[in-house]
Amino acid sequence: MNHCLTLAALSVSLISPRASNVKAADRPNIVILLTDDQGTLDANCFGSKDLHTPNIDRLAKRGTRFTQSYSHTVCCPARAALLTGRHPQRGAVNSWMQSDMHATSGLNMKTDEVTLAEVLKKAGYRTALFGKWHLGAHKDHGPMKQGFDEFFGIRDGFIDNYNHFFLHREGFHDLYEGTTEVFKRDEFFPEIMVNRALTFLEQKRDEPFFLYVPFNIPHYPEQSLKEHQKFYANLPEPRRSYASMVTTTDAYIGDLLNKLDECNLTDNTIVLFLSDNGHSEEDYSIKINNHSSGYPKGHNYGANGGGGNTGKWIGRKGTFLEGGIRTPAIISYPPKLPKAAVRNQIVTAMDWFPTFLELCNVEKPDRKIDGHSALPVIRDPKAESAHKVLHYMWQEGWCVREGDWKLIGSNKPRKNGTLPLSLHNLADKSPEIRNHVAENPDLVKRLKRLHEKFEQDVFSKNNGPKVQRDPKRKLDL
Ligand SMILES: [Ca+2]
Repeated sequence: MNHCLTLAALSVSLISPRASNVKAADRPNIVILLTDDQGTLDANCFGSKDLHTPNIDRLAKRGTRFTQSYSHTVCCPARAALLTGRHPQRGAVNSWMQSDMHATSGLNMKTDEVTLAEVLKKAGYRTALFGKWHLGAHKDHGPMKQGFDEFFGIRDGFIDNYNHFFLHREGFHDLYEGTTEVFKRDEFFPEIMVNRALTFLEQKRDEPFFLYVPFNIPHYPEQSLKEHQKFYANLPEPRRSYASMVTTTDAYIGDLLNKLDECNLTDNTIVLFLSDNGHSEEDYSIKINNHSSGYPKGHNYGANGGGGNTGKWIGRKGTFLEGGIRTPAIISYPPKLPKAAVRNQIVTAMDWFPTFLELCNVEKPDRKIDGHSALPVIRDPKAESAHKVLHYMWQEGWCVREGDWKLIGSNKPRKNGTLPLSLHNLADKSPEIRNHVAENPDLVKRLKRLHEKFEQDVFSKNNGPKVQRDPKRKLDL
């Protein structure tokens, strides 16, 4: 055993000569707190007035907050962008990923994608993921094939927090330690995943670490803790049930921030907080008898109609409108980055990969990275965003944004054979309500051409079919 450990240590030092040459202070730890379906303005520091989010607000005071941060329209592509620094399509993430580890078919993010965990692990970091993966559940894929030393949590997109079953269709149990299925019935999932993260922080406090904590909340089912429901007794639905989910999420973020403080790690740890997409307005109930979870037919588990606050913006999860893709984001690294700062320039989920590598003095992998380091923008509120044009795509739907203009289209024809296309302006008094297509034919043509070039670029390397649907999946959210 000792021999194996020695060999492992030797191989790490051989592949990461830089690791031994840099001082500990130049190798800060990284913690990513990724929330799930937390809407555009859904923390008080982002403009909501009716929420109780003391911990996210506390992070904003010790860090830099972004008002124009873009993740993606749904879970899978947001996670691919964050972990690879690239457009999700480069890793074949353009349709829902394999759901159940035991399934015999499904899509998975390509294993030759290089994740942040892989790069940091090679540089000597300890890496762990506690929470939700959602980039393909196949046993030969998954977190531990993509650079994470440890994984505990959900391989797919959501679970009931107490019985840990995925609830769509016939359902299946989804709780894993690596690729070993584990059973912890009646234990509240956010609590057990965060406890794992807290233990990791205590154990790894003396070595550089990358801790990725992708929460499965405030995503449905809306099972907030009772102690957080009391804040919202007078709030109307659907805001009430959603708001208490946000507060439960915030409380677990607080546990992690407290642990960093207790372990004296706050000054040497970069904390990134962001959401994967806008708020959900999905409603679901169990449609069959004898559901695998044990819940009866008719049991509701959706987002109760929504409840997110997008302010003047419109849209929700699953759309390319601002309310679908613009989410809260904060980065904190007290000794080196501005505190209580606000930045209005565009940043994207893909930008954190190169930003972290720059802050940690780790070389970028030799491949196309679509994100740009956010450090110029973080350090200077007047610096221009490196993103002149933004591209988003999910299944047949796409959008391209340049300046205040956004063209939203789809490659899937309507019943009459025409392709959906709408042009929006973010500077309109009521942004994105009006379709400006008719009066701007040249602009539409040019933006459409930009999107076509984007597709040629990201699908050029035999990434499989652009869109592959699970025939059992009726809804595209
Ligand atoms: Ca999500």
